[in-house]
Amino acid sequence: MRIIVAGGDGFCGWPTALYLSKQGHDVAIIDSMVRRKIDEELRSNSITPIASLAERTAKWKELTGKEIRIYMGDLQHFDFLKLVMEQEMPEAFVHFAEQRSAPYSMIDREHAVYTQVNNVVGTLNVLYAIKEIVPDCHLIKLGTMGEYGTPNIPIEEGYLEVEHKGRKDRLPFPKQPGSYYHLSKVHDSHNIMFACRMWGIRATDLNQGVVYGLSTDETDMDPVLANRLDYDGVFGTALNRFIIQSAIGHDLTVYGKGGQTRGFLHIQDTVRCIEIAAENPADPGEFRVFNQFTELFSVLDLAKMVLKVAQEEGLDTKISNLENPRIEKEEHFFEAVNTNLLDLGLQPQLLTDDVIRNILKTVLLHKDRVIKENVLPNVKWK
Ligand code: NAD
Ligand code: USQ
Repeated sequence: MRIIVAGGDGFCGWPTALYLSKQGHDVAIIDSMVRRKIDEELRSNSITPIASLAERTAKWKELTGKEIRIYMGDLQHFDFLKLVMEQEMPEAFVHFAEQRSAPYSMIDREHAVYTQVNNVVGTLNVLYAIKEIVPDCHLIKLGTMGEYGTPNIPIEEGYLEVEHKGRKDRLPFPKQPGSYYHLSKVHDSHNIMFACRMWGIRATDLNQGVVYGLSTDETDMDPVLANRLDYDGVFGTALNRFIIQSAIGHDLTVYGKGGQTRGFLHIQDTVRCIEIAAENPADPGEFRVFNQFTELFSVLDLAKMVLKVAQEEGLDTKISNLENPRIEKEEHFFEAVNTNLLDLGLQPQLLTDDVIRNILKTVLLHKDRVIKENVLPNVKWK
């Protein structure tokens, strides 16, 4: 298939582009490089050194003979996007290209506005580009489990069968997101669902949980293909952050009581889920929702798993319950369905001590790159 991976220079997008290319798909990447600019803004970095996108794709071609075309530009610019679509005529458009940090979106008004404009306008442009240029193209859009929040009932995959005053309907599952970033994904979901209903676009919304790990078979082929790995209080995410913290002798930063439960998955499963979605497209007019995670964990349980492995590796690690910078429930019911991808053949890579150990070993190689002042959270919700 001809596949565009938008956001293909990022943490999920880069390994996905390589994996799809290796599977024989014809891949092109769109990326504005804004994430690298945000590193500069935050005076932060990826713990792994990352080559430029041009170096990465050149190395891929050298090692495999496969070309991944690059389009540097912003999805907010419709003229640019239109040209790329006319040139590539994709059969699937994988859309990772958004501002994805909840803390970044909560820094102040400017960052909230940037996040929502970038994400909502970019996605609207993608919808119009598909409608006008490739109406049969399957949109595979990264949403987030955080769109649902933490309701006191089990979370279904996108829709809820409701009986109200003697009548029944299948309605979008209620959304109670916890940041302006997570809200941007809710707005996207509504816009995509509307476009499917109005124009017959085919779309899959992948409500992904928190992704951990960094390597796939493809990114491991050469240091130039290495993936980025965030650790700072703004872009670092729970499990990866704990592993990196243990490597540098920092306390594991559990926010509040640590009973916050979320869906998690390994980056290897992210790339596989995208392939599954691409190979099993939604029908014309269908707005399909998959909950893309493999296991549920509370933050405290993850910290305890990391603590155990770190101690086995001889590291002096402790858990520290910090005052929670976010406004969120710290003890709550959480149950979520995730059968759609499993039914289509996903075989999850589950979290084990060895998985944590492997990530830790990679991280230890680069631990001197960590800018220690960036580890504690510094963005408050209030
Ligand atoms: P990332 O920040 O590492 O990558 C996103 C990429 O998109 C970056 O390379 C950035 O430069 C690019 N980008 C952003 N806005 C753009 C625009 N307007 N035009 C062109 N390029 C643009 O993020 P990630 O961790 O790879 O996340 C990818 C997607 O997956 C996001 O939509 C995110 O919301 C979703 N997601 C991520 C996680 C996770 O744990 N990382 C979990 C669930 C969902
Ligand atoms: N947390 C800690 N300590 C930390 C970091 C986080 O206790 O050092 C807690 C947070 O308070 C939160 C939970 O861990 O309760 C998850 O936080 P996170 O930073 O790992 O993840 P989140 O902000 O939800 O965002 C990440 C990605 C985002 C994606 C989302 C999936 O950055 O792009 O959408 O995970 S989900 O959480 O399922 O919505």
